[in-house]
Order: sequence, then structure tokens, then C-alpha cells
Amino acid sequence: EHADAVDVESVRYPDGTVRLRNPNIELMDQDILYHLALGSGSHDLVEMFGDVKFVCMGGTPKRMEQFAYTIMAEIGHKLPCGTTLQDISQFSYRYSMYKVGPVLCISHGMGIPSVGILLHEVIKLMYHARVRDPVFFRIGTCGGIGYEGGTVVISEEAVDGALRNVLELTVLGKIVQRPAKLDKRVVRELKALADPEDPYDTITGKTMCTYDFYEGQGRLDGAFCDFTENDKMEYLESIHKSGVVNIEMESLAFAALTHHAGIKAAVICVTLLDRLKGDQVLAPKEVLDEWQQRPTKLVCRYIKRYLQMK
Ligand code: R2B
Ligand code: URA
Repeated sequence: EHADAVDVESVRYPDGTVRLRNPNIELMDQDILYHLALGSGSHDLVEMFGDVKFVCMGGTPKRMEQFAYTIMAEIGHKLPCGTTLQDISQFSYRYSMYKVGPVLCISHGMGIPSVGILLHEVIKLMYHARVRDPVFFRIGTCGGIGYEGGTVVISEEAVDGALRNVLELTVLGKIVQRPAKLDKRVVRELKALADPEDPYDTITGKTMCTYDFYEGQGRLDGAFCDFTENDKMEYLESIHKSGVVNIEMESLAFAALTHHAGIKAAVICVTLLDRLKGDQVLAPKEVLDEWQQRPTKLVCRYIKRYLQMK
């Protein structure tokens, strides 16, 4: 953990602002954050985003809009009379972004490539806006391994489908590996904010991140399936034994890219089902909607706690 902390310090500037590990950016006249529909030449990014402290990401635009309204009520942020929250990245037609005081709420789409592109641009946004010590959260959904639907999971680390704790990408034809580490202290702090009165469990453990929802997660119900139910159960039991408590599709990139940038990050997901019991997401929509509020509540508590401390 200590080595981690040192790592993070060395990639940030002493004042806490994000240091880009790319010498090309500061030599460019302007930097266009294409998928956010923002640019360092066209927008005053310091003025727009300089006060950001928390970046909350989740899969869908709707959920992140809802999250923005929830955090607005929770922290008592007021909009100018007669106005509504605006989707800052509306004209990207890719991601949605809402800003509520120090909280930025962004949709990341599905899967590592989608969240990866977004993270490149959001990390650069933090740099251009000279944001200090931001904390990134992913608020998502997942399949539980031995946990019933509605359980909240805080990820201790992310592993790929072969249990490797690294994000692998091919750069110039060569395979590059980046450690997929998450901030241990934030995990502990979030866990401590779980309310024993909550009518569901909040647990921590390893999160498996896959490139696919069906075959990649050992489902029998995709368009294709070349393994047996026995093969599936053997695999799920074996990853369970290795400490994997849930499976989703973004944590590996989220952990690896934030860690590489020296940014503290956490992944909090709610399980939609227990994969040891089935593959299909069967819970009714209202139940799923209520479950998806649960990780949100934890992150709201964390943000409120921090803002009260100031
Ligand atoms: C969780 O849910 C999505 C798949 O249904 C994916 O984005 C993920 O990580
Ligand atoms: N998201 C996933 O990636 N897998 C699940 O089983 C449920 C949600």
C-alpha cells in the first residue's frame, strides 16, 4: 500500500494537479477532446472544470443524469432559477456529462474500449483544467459470484478473464501491460460508510473484468456457446475460490488508466444476479432500478463526508 501511495505522488505535480505522461500534449496549440465535444482552444476548461473534485462514471446516460440530480439534492447545490442540468457533451452523441459543483457525472458506455477512450479524454480534461487530487468512481452493475442480486461490491482489485491483474493493450504491434490497481484507502473508507441498517450486504473482493457479456462471462445463453454447463460451473467455482466476487466489463481499464495517471479511483457495483444460479437477468425493472441506486448512495455518502470535512 505504501509503495502505491508513493507511485501516485510521483505521477502528480506537488500541488496535486494531474501530470500527463505524454510530452506531446503541451506542445500542441490546442487539444480537441473529440468524444466529449470539448477543446482546450474552444473552451475555457479551467473556468468550466477547475473546481472538480470527484468524477463519477457509470454506464448509461440516464443513470448518470439521475445521479447528477441525486448528488445535487444531497450536497444542496442550487441551479440558477428556471434552469435544468445541461448535458455538456450533448453534441458528441457518444457520452453524456453533467456537472454539479465539484462533481462531474459522465456516462462511459459498455466495455473496456468505451471506458478507455473516455478516460484518456477525462484525464486530459483534468490536466487542462488544473484539477487537484480528483477522485474517480465507477458506479455500475455486475454479476455476483455467490452473492444474490442487490449486493453492493466494492472492488479491491480488477483482474482479467484469466485472473491477471493487468490491462493488456496492443501498442505499435507490441503487447503492453498496465497494473490494474485501485486505491486501498478509498476501498476502506467506502466500506466504512456502508450502513449496517442497509437492507442489503456491502462487500469487498476481486472483480473480474471481461471483454464480453456472454461467452466471455461463461454464459450459456449467448448466440454461441461451445462449452457445457459443467465447464461453466467449474470455471465460476474456480474463480470464486481465487477471491473473485463479481464480474463486469470496465474495471480493468478504469483501475489501470487511473493508476497510470496517479489518480485515486474506486469501483462500486451492484450485482444483478448470482451467476452461480443462472445467466439471465430476471429481476423486474423496478427492482433493478432500486438496486442500481445502492452504489450511488455509498458514493453520495463519501462525497458528502469529504465536503463536510473541508
Ligand atoms: C455491467 O453491465 C454492462 C453489461 O450489461 C457492462 O457495462 C457492465 O460492466
Ligand atoms: N453486467 C455484467 O457485465 N455482467 C452481469 O452478469 C451483469 C451485469
